[in-house]
Amino acid sequence: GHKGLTIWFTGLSASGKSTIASALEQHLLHKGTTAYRLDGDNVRFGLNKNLGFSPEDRTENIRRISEVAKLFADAAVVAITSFISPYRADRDQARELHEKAGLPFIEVFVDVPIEVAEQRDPKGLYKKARAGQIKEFTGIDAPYEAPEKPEIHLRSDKESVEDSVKKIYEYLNNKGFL
Ligand code: GGZ
Repeated sequence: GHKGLTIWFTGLSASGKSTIASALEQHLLHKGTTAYRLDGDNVRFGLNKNLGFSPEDRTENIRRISEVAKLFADAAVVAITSFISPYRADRDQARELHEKAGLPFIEVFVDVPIEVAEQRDPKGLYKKARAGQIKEFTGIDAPYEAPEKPEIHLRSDKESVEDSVKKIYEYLNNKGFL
């Protein structure tokens, strides 16, 4: 029986975070491990619907998400978070919160060149940001601080979703977390 932990995805919009997080969640559930994914759809439209994309609001977004993830992990669930989480200090806070509670925190950097993310642009947001219709868009006119020592570093333009899931699953197994 595992104790619960948090798998923290970070990366640009359209980096592939949610796709990989979702595939990982399915894989864990199939293997009999209770996992729950927190993402924009179930957090930014609910708990955090009063928050936007200013630096302060992003920090508060990540702070609340890290508290919720910790509660899930504490309840022996594998919490999987999928947010840009652009600030290193905010991610480090999330890590500290978990480590203080004796819960593993695994940072997964979904790395992709901004050119590739912008080319993908599944929602047309980069285009709008370039046109000035969206302000403070991450990677365009708002910062993304890449992790320096993530537990797992993925290149979503060079490896398949299946390869990425396998990498994370094997990491968890090798660490004895499952
Ligand atoms: C970045 C934005 C912005 C701005 C709206 N900057 O591709 P998406 O659409 O589905 O993912 C992005 C999502 C980012 O929300 P997060 O909660 O992950 O961000 S953070 O961790 O920084 O708080 C994008 C959409 O929201 N979006 N405006 N200005 N992404």
